[in-house]
Amino acid sequence: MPRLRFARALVAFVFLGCSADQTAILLEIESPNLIVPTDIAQVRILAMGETGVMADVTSDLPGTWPQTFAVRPGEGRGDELVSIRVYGLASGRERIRRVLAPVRFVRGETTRVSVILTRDCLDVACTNPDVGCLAGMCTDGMVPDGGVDAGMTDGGMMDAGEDAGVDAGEVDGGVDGGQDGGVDAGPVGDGQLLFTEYVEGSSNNKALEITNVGTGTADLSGCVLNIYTNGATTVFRSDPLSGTLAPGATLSLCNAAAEAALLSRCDRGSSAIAFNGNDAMELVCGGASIDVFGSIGPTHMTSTAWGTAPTVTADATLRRKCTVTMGDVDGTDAFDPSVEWDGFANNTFDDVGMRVCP
Ligand SMILES: [Ca+2]
Ligand SMILES: [Ca+2]
Ligand SMILES: [Ca+2]
Ligand SMILES: [Ca+2]
Repeated sequence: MPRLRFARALVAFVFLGCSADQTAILLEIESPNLIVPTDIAQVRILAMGETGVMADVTSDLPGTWPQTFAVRPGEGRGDELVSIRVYGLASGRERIRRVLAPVRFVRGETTRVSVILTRDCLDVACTNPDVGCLAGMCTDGMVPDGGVDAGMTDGGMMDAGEDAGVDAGEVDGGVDGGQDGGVDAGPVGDGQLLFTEYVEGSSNNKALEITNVGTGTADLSGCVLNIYTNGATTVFRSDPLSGTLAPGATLSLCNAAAEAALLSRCDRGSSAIAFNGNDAMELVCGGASIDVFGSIGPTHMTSTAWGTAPTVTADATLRRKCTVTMGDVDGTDAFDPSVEWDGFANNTFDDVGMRVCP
C-alpha cells in the first residue's frame, strides 16, 4: 500500500535506532466508483492543527484504491486536534471535497480514519470552504466521517460504515401486489432470487451475481442490495435494484473501478460492491430478507475473511453450488462458505454473468 508521509517534523521524542514513533493519523482513502485518473487524478490533503496549517500536500493517485496517507504531528504538537480536508483533483481542478470530523493525535498510536469518496459528490460545489460533500450534498461539516477505527485489521477498506451511501430507511419496501393471480407470488413475483457468484479479487475486482433460479419472472423493483461492513449491524450502503429477471437470467453488479475483464461481464457498477472479505451482503425484496452472504453483526464477524482458501471470502471467487436453490435467510448465524459455495482462484471472472449448472 503506497504511503506518503508528510509532516514538518517528526515529534521530538523519536529515538534513532529504536522503533519509529507510531504517532500518526492514517487516512485510508477509498472509493467504490471513482475512476483514477478519469474522475480524479490527484488527492490534496490539508491538515490543520489548532494553531494553523500543519500540512498541505498534493499527490498523484496511482490507479487503485484504497490509498493510504499518514499525517504525522509536527514537533511538540503531539496531542492537538487536527482538522483534515481531502480534495480530489483532476487537471488541477477540485472535483470533490470531504471535510472530516476533527481527529486527535494519540501519542505512540496510529489512528486510522477511513475516507470514502463517492461519485455522487463529484462536482458538487460547496461554496463554504469549511463544508464538504457527503452523499451528494454539501454538509455542515459536522457529519462524522470515517470515524476512528479501533485498530482492527481490515485490509484497509471501509470501517464501521459511517459514510455516505443511501440509507436503508429510504429504500422503497415495495411489496409485490400479486396481481398476476399466481398463488406463489412472493416479494419478487414468481421468481426465486439467489446470490450465485461472489468475486473478491485484487484491488477493486469485486462483483456479486444474482440469478433467478425460479421458473417465473422475478420483479426486482422492490429489491435492494445491502452491505454490512466489518460486523456492523446497520447497513453501510444500500443499492436499489430495478427491472425484471427472466428464469435463469442473472444480474451481475461490479465495483465500478474493477478491471475491464470483470467490468465487461457485469450489468452495472454498484456502490454496494465495496466488500473486502469480512463484510456481509444481503438481498432484501419487499422488505423480506431473501439471501444473506456472510454473517451480519458482531457475533460471527471476522477481521479478515470467512472460510479457508480457496473457499474463502477474500482474494477468491465463490460460486454457489448448484444444489442450492433457496437463499440463506438467517443473516446472523455462523457463515462457512464451504457449505454452499465452491471456491476458485483469485481474480477468476469467467463465470460472472451466467449461472452454469448441470
Ligand atoms: Ca470490510
Ligand atoms: Ca481482495
Ligand atoms: Ca446464514
Ligand atoms: Ca456465475
